[in-house]
This record gives sequence, structure tokens and C-alpha cells, in this order.
Amino acid sequence: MISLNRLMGMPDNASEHGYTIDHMLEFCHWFMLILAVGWSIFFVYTLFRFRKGKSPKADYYGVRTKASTHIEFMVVLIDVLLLVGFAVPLWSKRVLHFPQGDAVTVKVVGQQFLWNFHYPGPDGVFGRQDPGLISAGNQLGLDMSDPHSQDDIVSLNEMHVPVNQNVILEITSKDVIHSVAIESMRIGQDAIPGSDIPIWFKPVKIGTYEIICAQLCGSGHSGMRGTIVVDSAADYKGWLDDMEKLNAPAPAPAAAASPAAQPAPVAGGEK
Ligand SMILES: [Cu+2]
Repeated sequence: MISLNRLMGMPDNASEHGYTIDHMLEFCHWFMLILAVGWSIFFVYTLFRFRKGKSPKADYYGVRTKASTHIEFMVVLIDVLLLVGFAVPLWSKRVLHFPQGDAVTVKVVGQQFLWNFHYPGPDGVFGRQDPGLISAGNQLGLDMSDPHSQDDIVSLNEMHVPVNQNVILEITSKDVIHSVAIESMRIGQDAIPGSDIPIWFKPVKIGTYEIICAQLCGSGHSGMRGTIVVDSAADYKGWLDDMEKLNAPAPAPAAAASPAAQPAPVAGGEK
């Protein structure tokens, strides 16, 4: 059967739950197509049926038949079914049943015009942050005096996640409202300053996919793109190890040689 989702340019699904959304969208597209064709035929029919020579005097009530009442009832019934039977249960599963245990948690911080992806590092604890410490080399204001901050990993515009493992994204923004949209994972969520909003998914296909900002956020909005790389478990670990080395604080120089030594910038923080 022809896939209307694909004809309309939807990228292939790469998440565990995505097929349920695809089924619903596919059904909606076919339903809308049938409605559009049906109403178009009806419209052409009315042009002939109520032409000038045949038309009765215009009134406020029109012509009602049993068939038109049945069609209206069917449309309402299908709309209610879509909402109550599909959309609400799907949505409640996304927001009420978060995975526990082994999920990978990544903080996603939007800013004009890039994405910061913040990992807790080997200790599994996100380090303390302080907006007062934000600088060109420390985009997230990590407080390096906190031991938990020292192994944190920050990646710009590139997020890595392991395949077949639940991923929780905690989404926020540093400036204006942005919106994380990962179409291949069939998820999206606004990034709102002052709010940490979690969403989750389970990637099931290794590959590289696009992350876009879906909320007009300023002159560089169209360039606010990132990538999500779904790795095998081994590749994911390799990437984390590489990033850890890149993010590691530089060895403290001799006090006499450089009295004004600053904490090392987080990786990629100079873009
Ligand atoms: Cu944006």
C-alpha cells in the first residue's frame, strides 16, 4: 500500500514508539484525503444542482438529507475515536510512564543559535551550574569547584546515544523559547527558559539523524541544527571516553608560571 507519510516527506522512523504515531498519521492522512475528495465531489455536484436555472430561493437552512446527517455523524465519530482512542493514550504514555533504571539522561540546552548537550560523565551526577559563571568557554556555567562538574561532558550540536536503550532528554533554554524536534525519533518539545521539561524515547536504529529547532527563535533560527548519532553500545562508550579526555580540566600549571590560570573550557565551547 502507498504510504502517504512517506509521500509527504516524513523521514523513516528510528524509535521504538514511533510506529504507533506513524499508524495514526497514516490513518489521518487517508481520512483527510477521502474527506477532501468527497467534499470536492459534493461541491461540484452543488454547482450543478443549485445552478441559477434550477435553484430554489436561498434560505438559512439549506437542504438536509439523511445521508448528509449520517456523513456528519461519521466524521465526528472518527474524530472522537482518533482523540480518545489513539492520541490521548499515546500522549499519556509519553508523559506519565517514564523509564526507570538504566536510561541515559542528557540535558539539552538551547541558545541562539545552537544546542548544548550536557552529560553527567562517569560519576553519573550532573555538576553544579551557576548562571554567573557562563562565559564563551563555559556555555553552561559549570562550577568547576564542584567535583561532580569536573567529569561532565558538554557537546555542541552533536548528541550521541546508545541503540536500544531508553534516553531521557531534559530540555531547557538559556535565552528565548526554542523547540527540540527529532523527527526520526518522533519526538518534539519546546525548550523554555526556566523550565526543565523531560521527554523520552528509545532509539532502535543505528545511524545519524537531524535535530532541528521547531520554534522561530531569531535571525539564525534556520541554522539551528544539530545531529543525533545512535551508536552501538561499544561506539557510544568510545565516544564518551573521547569526550571525557577532551573535557578534562587541563593540568594545573605551576603557580609562578601562570598565576591567573582559569579552569579549562568545556569542549567545543569556543564556537
Ligand atoms: Cu531556536
